[in-house]
This record gives sequence, structure tokens and C-alpha cells, in this order.
Amino acid sequence: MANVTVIGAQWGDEGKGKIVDWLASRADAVVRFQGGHNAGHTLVIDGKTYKLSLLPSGIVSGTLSVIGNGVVLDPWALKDEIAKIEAQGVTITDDNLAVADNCPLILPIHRDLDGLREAAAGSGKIGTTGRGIGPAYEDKVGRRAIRVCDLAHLDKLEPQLDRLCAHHDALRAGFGEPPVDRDRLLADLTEIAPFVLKYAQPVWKRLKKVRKAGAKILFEGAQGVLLDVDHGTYPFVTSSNTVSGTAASGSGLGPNSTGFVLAIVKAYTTRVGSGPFPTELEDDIGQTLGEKGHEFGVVTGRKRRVGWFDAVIVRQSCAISGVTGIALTKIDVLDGFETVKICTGYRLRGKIMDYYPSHATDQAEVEPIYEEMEGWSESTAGARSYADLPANAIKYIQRVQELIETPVALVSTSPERDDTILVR
Ligand code: 2SA
Ligand code: MG
Repeated sequence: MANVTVIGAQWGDEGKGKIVDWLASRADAVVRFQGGHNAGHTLVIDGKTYKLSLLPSGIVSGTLSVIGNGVVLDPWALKDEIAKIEAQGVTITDDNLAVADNCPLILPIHRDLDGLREAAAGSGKIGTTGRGIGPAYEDKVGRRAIRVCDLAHLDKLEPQLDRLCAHHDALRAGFGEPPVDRDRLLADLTEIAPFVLKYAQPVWKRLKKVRKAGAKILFEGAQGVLLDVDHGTYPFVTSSNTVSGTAASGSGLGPNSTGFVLAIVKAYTTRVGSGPFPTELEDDIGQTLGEKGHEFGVVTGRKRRVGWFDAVIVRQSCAISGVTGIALTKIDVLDGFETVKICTGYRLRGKIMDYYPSHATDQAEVEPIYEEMEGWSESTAGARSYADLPANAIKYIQRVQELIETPVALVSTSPERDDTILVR
């Protein structure tokens, strides 16, 4: 296996956790390169469920797990998650976890601002996870962030705190909120610093060493391409780049290191939070798919919106991310439908579209053009080879592959690690 970059090709929750875990057992390092604890990756191993938000999925199998510089890190969330996963019997040390020392921190003031903005936006809200992700990235780009390495030099933090607090105080005043409690912030950072610093290091250097030894690196994307801040359904997106290219910049390795780009694609579509969703089903079929697929947010518990497979957006995601092959997940959720539908194009004000346009209004107004296929009544759950699949399920997979112009490399037939069909 060469290096592999795993990304989501839809709106997140494609089942990346399971596939990353499956690959992690064959890798020497697993790297998170964007996002933060807004991600929710579920792993089921030997019947035991692990829910990860910030920790790379390799942590459960004991693989070196790296939080890259492209991630925004909430140190308190890190502490809680480590405690939670350790309570499930996983050992986490500075040997199997490395945190980039140039990672910007998510602070309580970021979470405040996320919440205040969402509350003020009313029906125009993004539907964020409320974790402070957007405000933390804003401060990073605005050159005001406090980073992991700053925790080792808290005596030098004054001028940085001045700038950060001046910015936030003005924003908070706009919401009628009191200024930042600066002493409390500094005290909290002082308290958490030793915990984070235990794992902190220049991870680009650690990864360089790993690479030299010929090891295999797995880059673990979070969210999905349609949530990418450039390529997604802007402004209903997350605040990071979720495309494969970020694996390089978000970890400190070059673009020639990211290897095989594996996009995880759910056999239907889901989305959590606000924003356009052309194939959304607000009927009984959507209800059934959501229930069968257990479509609830891992982080927030929110009910996910559900719809038919949209080949247009996935084809676009695959092109934008240079996808080598896809893993098609949750095919078993489609078991038992008399017919299944695939969106093959859109109609926009009388015009046929073979791509998803950039403007929010156009994105909201496109009407899906469907192709209907015969379903299958047999169960695909737990199938481990192509031969175990009903003929109509195979036809469905082949049609998906054709429409998205990208080969299917894996098919996942249950949340269990080994219920995976290796196609090529
Ligand atoms: P944010 O919090 O600023 O990143 O939110 C902005 C948008 O990005 C969406 N988003 C997600 N969509 C799907 N899954 C995500 N992770 C969790 C999960 C979500 C959860 O795996 O279930 O538990 O609700 C995730 N993270 C961010 C978000 O819904 C907004 O549309
Ligand atoms: Mg998720």
C-alpha cells in the first residue's frame, strides 16, 4: 500500500471512520490535516463502538496518530476525548500521539462567538456544530491565533493576547456581551499547557522521519468536499479546505506525498446543518433511509437530512480532489427498496446542467433529474465479496461508477471493520 488520502466526497458522514480504521491497520501513521472536533468518526471493532472527534482514527489500533497543523485544536476537548477513549481500554501516550506545535488553538471565546452568531442569524444560520471552528480559523488567518507552541512561552503571550482580546471584545460588544475575561483565559491556558505540550512537536519533522523509513502514511480527512470553504455550498460550509490537496499543507508534507486519493462515498446522500441539498427526500423514503442508516450526528446528535444518491456532486468532488478511487459505503441501507433512484443531472430554469453551480441561489434551485433502477430484496449486509451481492446491487454500483467517472475500489456492507469488499 502506498500513502493514502481519505476524504469525504459528499457533505461528511460518508463512513470515513470505518474505512480509515480498516486502512490504519495497514499503515504506519494516520494524520488529521484539517477541521477539528467538529468531526465525528465512528469505528466499530469487534462489536465495540468508538466515537472520535479530534483524535485520528489510527489511535484505536495503536498506530502513530498525528494531529497536523491544518487542524484547529481545542485543548480541553483533546483532554476529554483522550480520557474517554482511554476509558475504553486504548492506551494513548506521546509515543502514539503527536500534535503539531504550530496548530492554532480553539479557545472558549471561539465557541462563544460561534454560538452568538448562530443565535443571531435566525433562519439564516449555518447549522454549525457549535465547536468554535469558524472563529478559530478566522483568527488563524487574521494572524491573531494562539498556537500550541505558544503554550511553552506563556510569559511572552501579552502582546498576542492584546490583539486577540481587542478583536474579540469589539465583536462581543456587538452582541451585548462582556469583554473577554483575560485573566481567566490565561489561567486556563496555563493549567492545560503541560497536558498539550506532552504531545507537541514539529510534526512535519516526525513525518519526514516516518517517510524516510519507507512507511505508509494515511491522511484522514474530515467533513466532505461539499463542505469545503472554496468548493462547497458556500456559505453553508465549514471553515477549512476539505479537499485532498489540504493533506499536504495541513501536515507539512509535499503534494507528492499524499498518494492514492480515496474518496468515501455513501450509497445515498446525507447532510447535517443548513444549506442546499438537491436530492433531499422529505417523505417516507427519506425517513426510512435515515432510520435504517442511523443518520444522526456523532458530535451533536442532530438528525441528518437524507436523499437519493447524487452522481453530479460526487463526480464534481472526485474531479476537484483528484480522486483515484472511491469506497462506496452503506450499500446495505438500500436493501429492500423496490426501486432506487440516482440523480444524473439537474434542470435549472429550463436548462440542463451536468455540474453543480457555484451560486447559492442556483444551488438551491436546481432540480434533480433521476434515473430509476430496480432495487434488490436480498440483504447485502455483511457481504465480503462481490459474489455475495445481489445482481441489482452490483448493477447499482456499476452505474454509480460510470456516472462519477471514477473507479469503485472498496464497498462497505456494514459498520464492522471486516465487512468490506475489496474491488481492486
Ligand atoms: P462547523 O461546526 O463550523 O464546521 O459547521 C459548518 C458546517 O459543516 C458541517 N459539519 C459537518 N457535517 C457533517 N458531519 C460533521 N461532523 C459531525 C458528524 C457532525 C455532528 O460526524 O456527525 O455531529 O453534527 C460535520 N462537522 C461540520 C455542519 O453541519 C455545518 O453545516
Ligand atoms: Mg461524521
